[in-house]
Amino acid sequence: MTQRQRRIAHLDMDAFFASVELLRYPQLKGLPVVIGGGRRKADDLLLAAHPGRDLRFIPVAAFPLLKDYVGRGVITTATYAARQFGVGSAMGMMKAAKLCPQAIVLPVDFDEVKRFSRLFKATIADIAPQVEDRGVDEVYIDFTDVPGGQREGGRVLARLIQRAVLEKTGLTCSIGIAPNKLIAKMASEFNKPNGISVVYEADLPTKIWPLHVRKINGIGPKAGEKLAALNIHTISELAAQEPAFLIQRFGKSTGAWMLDAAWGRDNRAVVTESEPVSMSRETTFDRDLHAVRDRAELGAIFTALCDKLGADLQRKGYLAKTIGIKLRYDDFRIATRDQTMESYTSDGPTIRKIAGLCLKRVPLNQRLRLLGVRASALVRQAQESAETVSSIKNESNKATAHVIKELVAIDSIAIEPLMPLTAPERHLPDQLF
Ligand code: DCP
Ligand code: MG
Repeated sequence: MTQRQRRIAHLDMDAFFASVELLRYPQLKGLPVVIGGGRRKADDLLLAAHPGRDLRFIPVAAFPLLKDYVGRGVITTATYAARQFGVGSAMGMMKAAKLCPQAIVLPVDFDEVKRFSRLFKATIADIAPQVEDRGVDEVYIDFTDVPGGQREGGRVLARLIQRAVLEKTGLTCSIGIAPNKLIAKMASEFNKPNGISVVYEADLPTKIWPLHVRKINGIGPKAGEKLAALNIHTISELAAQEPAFLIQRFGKSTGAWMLDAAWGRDNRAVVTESEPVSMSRETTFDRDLHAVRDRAELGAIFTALCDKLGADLQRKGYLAKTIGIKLRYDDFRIATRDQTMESYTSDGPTIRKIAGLCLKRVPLNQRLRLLGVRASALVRQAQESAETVSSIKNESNKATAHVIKELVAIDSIAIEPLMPLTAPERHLPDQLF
């Protein structure tokens, strides 16, 4: 018998938030639909206009259209029909309206999105137990020792998982299977939507090298620009560099990592259990607010964010020791401050008090575009009573060693114009907070 090969899958749901809405409104299937413009508001009106009516029978003509949208919202995601018009994630809605005025606009229903997120992940875990949660709509799965995980390079198991997810949730997903996470993540995009793509080590020159360096999970806009300035655009151009050249320009660890990535080398394990490093809430204002002139409005938003963050912590069973704030000014500059407390909390008013102290430490003479509050240095609630300094240390070490995972409440518009477009970067802490 031949030796088992390491087979790692990356699964990503197709047009996730939009697909969840289409389950509720199947009459919109195949039409251009965009998700954005706040939480359930637009279709509250829709429901009010059609009281008691089965949602499936609300006429298509009754839905709000992108061309009638006024505001500063950005698109969270779009159906594939809408993407054909060039509309996509992180695009301003008014700009998108020029490209596809007839698209239907629906707000995000986070509770529903989270419910389906849990459901599809549980469905996968029933089939293949080694699942690493990578955010609301994606996971890594270790196929190596799972029945079917080696057949046709993993395609057989991938088909089974796709079918099970569809049966349980009504949603489609795309799966990439490869020798490691790095390549699997790229491969899951090859055949979107509802596709499977299998990549072997030998496929590196044909399937991976022609891609742009930004397709490597971890090469963000800044590194991408720096590489472009060095005339390195494709992964094959990156792979052709001398280690010393990259190390000189990007530092020892990043330089060496880039070269490994370009050669498809990645030994990271699929980490089944992950503890969040932090949780945060943030919101972009409808109009820029001034700390003095709009004090009351800003204060109310600030308090609400802190209360929501406290409720998030309580619901998920965590306590935090560090509270931070983030501001984005009208010129898009960002300021962050944080403060560590003597003890742990998940109490809204306490969070508000500490966040208030942080706020006093930033300049407030300019208008604000966004405000965020973050809780970090987390421990599980049950753990805290028996808490010792060492247990906390262990906890935080574990968190930093294994996972860089942020639980960002997405309702708080993790989707601003400046947010990176590619999925991986949504999870990088410095870009979220
Ligand atoms: N999302 C977000 N902020 C962004 C981009 C996306 O909150 N800047 C949300 C909406 C998406 C979900 O996360 O539905 C998953 O993101 P993906 O990048 O996987 O996008 P989709 O699943 O919508 O589309 P695709 O089929 O390309 O995966
Ligand atoms: Mg997706």
